[in-house]
Amino acid sequence: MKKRVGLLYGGKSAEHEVSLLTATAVSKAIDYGKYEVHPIFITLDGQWLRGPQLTKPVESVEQLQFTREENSPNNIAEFILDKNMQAQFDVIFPLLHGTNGEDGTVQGLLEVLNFPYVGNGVLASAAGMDKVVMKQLFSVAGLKQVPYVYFIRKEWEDNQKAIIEKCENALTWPMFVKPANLGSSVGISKASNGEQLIKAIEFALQYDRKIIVEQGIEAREVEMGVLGHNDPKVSVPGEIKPVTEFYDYDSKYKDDSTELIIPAKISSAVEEKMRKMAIDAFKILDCSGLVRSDFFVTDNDEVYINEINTMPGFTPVSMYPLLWQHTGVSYPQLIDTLIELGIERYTEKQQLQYNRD
Ligand code: G1L
Repeated sequence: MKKRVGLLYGGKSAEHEVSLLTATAVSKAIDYGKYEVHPIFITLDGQWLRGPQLTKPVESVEQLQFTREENSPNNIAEFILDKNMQAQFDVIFPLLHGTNGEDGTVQGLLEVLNFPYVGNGVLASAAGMDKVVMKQLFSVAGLKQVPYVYFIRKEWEDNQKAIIEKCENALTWPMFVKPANLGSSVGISKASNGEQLIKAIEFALQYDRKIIVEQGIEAREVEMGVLGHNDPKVSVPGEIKPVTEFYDYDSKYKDDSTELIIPAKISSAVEEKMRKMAIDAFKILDCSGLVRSDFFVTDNDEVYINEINTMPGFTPVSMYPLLWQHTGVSYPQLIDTLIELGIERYTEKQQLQYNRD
């Protein structure tokens, strides 16, 4: 019997287009001999629309963008209430960030509906979304990190001077100011003096009420993929090299201005350190399925964890799938493994006892 996969994509978020492109890529790579693929498209304005079963790769993104038909629910409530609908999937493959970027929300919905699903659960998705929560968990795990300061809007409004002082005392220039919520890759800027710091904070506050100020570091950026559930495996490392000589955050987020070097040229001692840190980070956030772990590696081989991404870029040319390709796991195999892992976690959870008799 073929497994019936609900491909959930689109969404009411800034990642809508990325999600569509990723769903297209998955439709091109998934094994139709093993899976029935059922698309579920969330429009930009939040309608949940089911489309016809896919039996072969879609030719273009447009094929995944349905408009409302009579038999398709047009809101999430109808979708949830339709028992028939629920009986139609063996596993859901969610390729999206939660509505309005609050991650863990879609996973929570799938938990309540009792669907097996691919990727991280509620806790890891939510914790991985907040840079401050993530960093605090990292420090509990004893993972080395670059120093940072954080605060909320109210604290800034009440005592700007104290916050600037705290940053200047705890950190060295340059500093990077970011909204704590990782859903938005916007709102980030670099500050090299007090004046710029104030501007950067005011800017970041437009995107989140919680702000993190990180100390800049002279280092290479190296990433690793983690894949698994109870016994997660780590991929080869890959380096992100900004093509422009001046390393800034614009180049980091524009695909064509960075170059990926896989495997990264690092010593085996550094690689070993990173492997251990990647696994520790995966465990402390209670991750499942996959995570991309991002590190800073200095010239004298010090390793700092920067962040982990519970929903990494996932097209065949994204870092995470490329890392696994170089480790011997092709993109179709990766999709296969992730589906199996989602089902494994669900089955494991079903066996838990929820009451005392
Ligand atoms: F389901 C997986 F495999 F766990 C999964 C889920 C989501 C892998 C990658 C992603 N990534 C994203 O959703 C995205 C934010 C890159 C948009 Cl497609």
